[in-house]
Amino acid sequence: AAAPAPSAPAPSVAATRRVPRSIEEVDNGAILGFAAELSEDHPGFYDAAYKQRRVDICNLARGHRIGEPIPRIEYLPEEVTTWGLVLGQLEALFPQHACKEFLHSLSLFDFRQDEVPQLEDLSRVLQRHTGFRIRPVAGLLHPRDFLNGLAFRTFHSTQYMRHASKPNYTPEPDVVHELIGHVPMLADPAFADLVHAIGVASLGADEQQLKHLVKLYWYTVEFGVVLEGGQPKAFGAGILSSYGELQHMAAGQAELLPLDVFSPLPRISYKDGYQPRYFVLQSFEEGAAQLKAYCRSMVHNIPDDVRAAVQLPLP
Ligand code: TIH
Ligand code: FE2
Repeated sequence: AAAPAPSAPAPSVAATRRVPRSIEEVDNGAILGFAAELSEDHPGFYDAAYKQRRVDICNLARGHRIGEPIPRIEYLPEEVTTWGLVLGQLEALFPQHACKEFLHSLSLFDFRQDEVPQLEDLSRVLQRHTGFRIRPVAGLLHPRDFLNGLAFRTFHSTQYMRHASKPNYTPEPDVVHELIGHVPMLADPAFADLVHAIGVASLGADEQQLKHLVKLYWYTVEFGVVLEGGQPKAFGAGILSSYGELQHMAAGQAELLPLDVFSPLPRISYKDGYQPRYFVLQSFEEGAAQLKAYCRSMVHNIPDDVRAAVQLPLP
């Protein structure tokens, strides 16, 4: 497969758009979808109390400033039940179907079924292990803002709970997805470095490159699978946070394709249910090397002071 036309002169990103110099300059207010406005096919669409709850939690996120503690949410009994149900079901599948890095990192957090962990507490643990911090967000960010945040080792996380009527799968990120799917992986140093590299690359990406980066993020960080002793194991957060999707993967119901970071990738969708295919890494190390190679091709577009601020050496 060919690299995406490295000979084409990349327009200077800095000339067309301001590259954020710090996490404070990354916008966490512009929400693309979900948040408090649910579409008609959302399981909570006809549930007024659920919608109001989302508005309240989203407003807390909107008011949060970097450096302040993340507001604690007192989760309702019904929300705790949903959390506990999903956690319990997933924990039964993890030993067989989650990758070893996830299993190890999960043990750093003692998740309990009777309590939804607080973002502030998890953020502190992550900062100790990999320097990542969590920033609460009201819904889906613009992909550039979301990926830019990763360059500053900041993971934007929702804080509301999925609707109780559909605990095993939701089409949108929610607190279960963030905490079970993403947080343990972000505590793994090699994985955190990889996610950081995607973030740094996004600072220098033009629109075309950004689209490809978003797909790379989607097919690895969200829905990646890695081989262990010839067996596919989940490391993508979208698989690890959904009992339905993890079973779907484990049952071999989806196509498994090798990942080539320089080849075009299928379009992504939040709406189509379980993934019809997963991209497989031969090993975590090999996948990280591939992704970092692609990301390095964008580093030259990042203004020098920004590159220094996010600490990435020129290749
Ligand atoms: N489908 C996932 C879940 O049920 O936990 C949530 C999402 C992952 C990626 C996009 S939405
Ligand atoms: Fe996610």
